[in-house]
Amino acid sequence: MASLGRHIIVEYYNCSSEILNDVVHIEKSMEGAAEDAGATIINSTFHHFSPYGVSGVVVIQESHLAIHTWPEYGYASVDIFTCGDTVNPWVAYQILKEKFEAGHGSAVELLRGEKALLKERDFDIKAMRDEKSSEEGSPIRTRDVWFTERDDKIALSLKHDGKLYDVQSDFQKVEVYKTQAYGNLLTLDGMVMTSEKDEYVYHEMITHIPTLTHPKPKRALVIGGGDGGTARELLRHDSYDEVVMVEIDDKVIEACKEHLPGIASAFDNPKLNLIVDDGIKYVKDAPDGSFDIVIVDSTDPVGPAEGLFTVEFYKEVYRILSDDGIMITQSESPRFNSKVFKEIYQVYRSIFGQDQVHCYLAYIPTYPTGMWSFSYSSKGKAHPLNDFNAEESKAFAKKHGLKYYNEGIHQAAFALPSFVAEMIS
Ligand code: SPD
Repeated sequence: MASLGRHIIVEYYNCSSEILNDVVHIEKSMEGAAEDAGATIINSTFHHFSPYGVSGVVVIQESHLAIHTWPEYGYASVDIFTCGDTVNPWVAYQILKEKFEAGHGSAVELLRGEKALLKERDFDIKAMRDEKSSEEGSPIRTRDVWFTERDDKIALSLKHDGKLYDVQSDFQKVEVYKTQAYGNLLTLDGMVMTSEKDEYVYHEMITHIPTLTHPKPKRALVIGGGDGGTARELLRHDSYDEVVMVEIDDKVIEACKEHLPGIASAFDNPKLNLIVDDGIKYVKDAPDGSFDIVIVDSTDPVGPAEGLFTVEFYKEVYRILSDDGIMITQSESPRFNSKVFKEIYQVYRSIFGQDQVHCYLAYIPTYPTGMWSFSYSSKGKAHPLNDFNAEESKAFAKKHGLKYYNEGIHQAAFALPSFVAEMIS
């Protein structure tokens, strides 16, 4: 060979957008292409970016294959760099063209390290040899595949061992990843919703704070909450005669029943009335004063949840609350979604009254910035701290083996950092 290596710079156009956004498919294709081309794989690292795009590299003993995809353009750029005579990079080129269903591929080959221009140095090559690794024989192969939720400034990445569920529903992309740090993880349109290892923070805080400060809640309504965690926590309270849950997307329920069964554990409870329908419509049609607690367990204010962040919707929630009723919403991250955070508190106050709305915080590692907020809006007299009975809360938390909520957290959660208090003052 006239050079040390061959470098093919590849463009694939008019590929399948679905495939270019599927990190597992891309990883498998890149590894398969490397192996079929005759390479020995050492490591692969792949990231999926939210909402779309995949980057990754397969390190081979003979150099590397790297990719970046733009599903929105059906375009992938790939580098295939091989050294020595044993690997044919054009085999990898052809395989990837087929795997990505590319309408058109183009490539240029560069010779890297032209031997005519190189002069071998005179040095003790034996001294540079890593005796240990050469004794060990073939290199140990490792694999890194990452899910990444990001905006243009920050990102959260979780290493995973593959996707367990991947369905485009009528409303959103529903996926479950098997993450190494947080167990199975539900994402909707690429945004983290809940994970097996930290779900309890969100679900305990969104439910027990209102339930333990309402005089006697009998009927609760959950809008969204298709993973089942909110219903599971509410149904720990004997006071409820009925918990109605209105989830728009049956695929979310299906994914969680199959892959997050510890969260989706209350679907068979006879007190749960599960309705698969549009929560906005349900609230509009519900009679005045028909619920003691309404919990808006929504996704972020994009896609199907957008309408759950509007004045019209909250006015309807106010109407269907009983006299001492409480509305709880997940109110986003004060750091990450500061604009939405500020705006919705103004809206809540305009509907419920200036002193009737409170904010509380919890720490959820898989959500952007880890700092998450909830709103507590009271239609009547219920107050999150004045109506709180520490002994009762303590006994409840102990009886149910809760992992986050306790009588201390209940009170502390309402103590806001100054910058957060200022944002909603
Ligand atoms: N950015 C994350 C917001 C998620 C809020 N809902 C989570 C649903 C858990 N039941």
